[in-house]
Amino acid sequence: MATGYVYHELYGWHDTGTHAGLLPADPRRGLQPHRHFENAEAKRRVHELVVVSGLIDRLTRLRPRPASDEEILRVHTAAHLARLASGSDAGDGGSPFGPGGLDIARLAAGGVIAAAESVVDGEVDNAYALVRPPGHHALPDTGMGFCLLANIAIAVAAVRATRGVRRVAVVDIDVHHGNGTQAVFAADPDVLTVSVHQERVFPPDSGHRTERGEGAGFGSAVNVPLPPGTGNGGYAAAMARVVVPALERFAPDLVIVAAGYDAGATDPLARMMVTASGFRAIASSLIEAAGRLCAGRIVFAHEGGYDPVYVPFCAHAVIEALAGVTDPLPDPFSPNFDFLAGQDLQPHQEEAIAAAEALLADIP
Ligand code: 6DK
Ligand code: ZN
Repeated sequence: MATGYVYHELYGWHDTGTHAGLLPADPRRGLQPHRHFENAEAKRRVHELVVVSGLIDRLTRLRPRPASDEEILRVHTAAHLARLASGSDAGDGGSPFGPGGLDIARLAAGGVIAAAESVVDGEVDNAYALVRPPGHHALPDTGMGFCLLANIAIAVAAVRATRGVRRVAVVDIDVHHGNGTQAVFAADPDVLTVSVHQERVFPPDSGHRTERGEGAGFGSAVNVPLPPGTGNGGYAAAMARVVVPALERFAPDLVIVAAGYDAGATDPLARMMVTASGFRAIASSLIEAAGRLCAGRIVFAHEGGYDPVYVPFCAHAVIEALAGVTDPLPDPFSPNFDFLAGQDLQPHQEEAIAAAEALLADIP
């Protein structure tokens, strides 16, 4: 049993600055500069916890490489790549970046490619790519929502082009809608995109249950918008009743998870209340499904998550689940969050999940 792990110090050097769409700085209006929500801290602290806890010793370190033009252009337009290369548009779709930003974005996409290739090649059983910047909002011709390159879509395209992988399922548990991945593969019946997110947060007016894929790909996009306040019980029900059955119906050769932690109980950008044990349970249900459906081939690619204090424990729990750790690191915050009122499935959440169950029948 080997679990691959991708991290590179350059991921922490991607510079989102102190002034961007969501975070304007203007002293004349009383707006104090502050580091961007998508700063290095949460992800860097995940890596540090993985090292300090000793979990790193149970992982197989995989080396990320920069995604090539050829790999990027399978998903993005030449105009988008050229604009990122020029560095002139350092606010592309709400995704600021500093000098050398494209190089780091290439390394993030290449980190997910390396993880997927290692799993498909059987060098490791499964893998976690702790990359930055994130990718799931990026569209073929633009960055969006802190994302520059569509890391997961680029990795899906890579293993399909070079490894003959046919059917890939992308499960997006970031609290925001995985609109970019969905858009790239909307018309492709061989790529299933399932996004579980807080309803109507970001992108605005996106991720509705009625978005189901296009043309030959109809049914291959599944959206599970959940109401604010959903916790461990609601997420467990969404996994058991919609996401895992969707995977069973689709029968993928590989599963890739867009692993965001902004559905966490303390996240500043959303209003859900999943805890580290909740993330562990979500991950375990996906790992178990991949074990039954595709010889355990599953790759987690890190996306959002903005509380530097709690994200490390949530991601650590997921990586432990991947590595089959039986003596997990305790979550020191669990007494505060696991017993919050409303952690169990609520009737209005149940309604949303039941409505999404109706989508299963049309999965190709
Ligand atoms: N709202 C992510 O976590 C990124 O999914 C989340 C991006 C949220 C951006 C919120 C935002 C606006 C801004 C201006 C006008 C309307 C709404 F990609 C991940 F990092 F994973 O900018
Ligand atoms: Zn997010």
